[in-house]
Amino acid sequence: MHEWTILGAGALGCTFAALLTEQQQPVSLLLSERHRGHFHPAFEFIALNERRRLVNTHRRFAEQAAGVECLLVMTKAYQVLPALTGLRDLSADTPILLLHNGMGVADDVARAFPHNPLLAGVTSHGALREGPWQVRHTGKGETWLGPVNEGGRAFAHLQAPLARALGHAEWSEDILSLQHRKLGINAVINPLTACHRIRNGQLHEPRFADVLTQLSEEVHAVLATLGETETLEQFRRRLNAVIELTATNYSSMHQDLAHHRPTEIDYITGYVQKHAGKLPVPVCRQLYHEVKKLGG
Ligand code: KPL
Repeated sequence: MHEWTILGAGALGCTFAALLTEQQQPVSLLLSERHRGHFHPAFEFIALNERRRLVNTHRRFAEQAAGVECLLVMTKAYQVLPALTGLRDLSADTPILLLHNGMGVADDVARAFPHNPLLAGVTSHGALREGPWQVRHTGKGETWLGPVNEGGRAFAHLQAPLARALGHAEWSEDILSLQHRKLGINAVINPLTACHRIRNGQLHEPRFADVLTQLSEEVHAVLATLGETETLEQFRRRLNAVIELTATNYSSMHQDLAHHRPTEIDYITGYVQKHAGKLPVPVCRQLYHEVKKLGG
């Protein structure tokens, strides 16, 4: 069995590591320089059923990239390229699976690693960091993966071990469409919850009805120009279902702002604006500036 190497030891990266090791699948965490010398040998994982266990994974640093067999990239979107370009010894055979939030990074990675099999994935698992070495799995979701370049097409077999560990994983030849669909949801929920400092479920309060409608229309219209066939009604139904399902969660953008971290606004709302062409997207634009003003 190959070893998974996870780049990005955030809440979701650690959750994947915990779920994979639970199935006895070999996992290593590829850590950044700032973790050298003070990354705990184990982290505590709190499962959905509140069961706690210590997760021990093998650790790697950039100079050990030559031995990486399969790389799962779970950093923030803005960290993907700097983190990957630090892996000078990564073999050109190693498949790279991009699992970060937002879009607009894959083309840069394809240019920087023209020979590596490249794949992208979307996941709706939820996770939260509760303490420095403590991660909580907050929601079981679906995971999809698919090819970004020709080389990536040969890696559909990665789906089966991921499905065993995560409860669900499927292969899609049209992963771009699934990325667009997730981006659409993030482009509505994330900046609104971050700017108003609210939980996802509060978006269903009457005071947000108008802005939710307008923003949904803007985002849906842009996704339609990118080839998405979902109707506005279907988009809104899917959006409302995610808001309900994650009602008590704080969105990742809300958490980033609250912890004074950069946000992924450039890869979510920025991506929508960039592809809007002549379509008016005033709410997107306003939220983009608002998030930037708040430090994101
Ligand atoms: O993916 C998310 C995020 O916070 O980034 C959602 C679906 C909005 C859940 O919080």
